[in-house]
Amino acid sequence: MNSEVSDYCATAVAAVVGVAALLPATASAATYVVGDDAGWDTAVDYVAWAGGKKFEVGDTLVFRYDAQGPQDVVVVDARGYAECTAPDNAPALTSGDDHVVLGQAGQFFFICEAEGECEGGMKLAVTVH
Ligand SMILES: [Cu+2]
Repeated sequence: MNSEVSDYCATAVAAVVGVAALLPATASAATYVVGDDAGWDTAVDYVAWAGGKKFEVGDTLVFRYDAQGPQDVVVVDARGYAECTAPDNAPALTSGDDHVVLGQAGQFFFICEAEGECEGGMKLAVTVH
């Protein structure tokens, strides 16, 4: 059984490398719609959503939600993520189709400022490599 697992992994890695080698460098940046079809909403487990992904410098996050509602997207620090707080002067994204380019390596944190929603899990932490 162990060898089957190893063979599978080796095949998967080879396939990924092969695809990457065929693409021009400028096409390597990925775009992720946060929450996939559910978008930026209260019903999504964003820890789980981000967990299986490896974000790279140059990738884009797209936050989709109803701009008429109370949702927004605010970039915060680790403490703001943990406590669901944003500085008063923090710029909020409110278009309902917000594109955020991950321009450098490190950790990035996003929260929704609608009442109680961050506390309910509407927040995202990503590690960019
Ligand atoms: Cu919200």
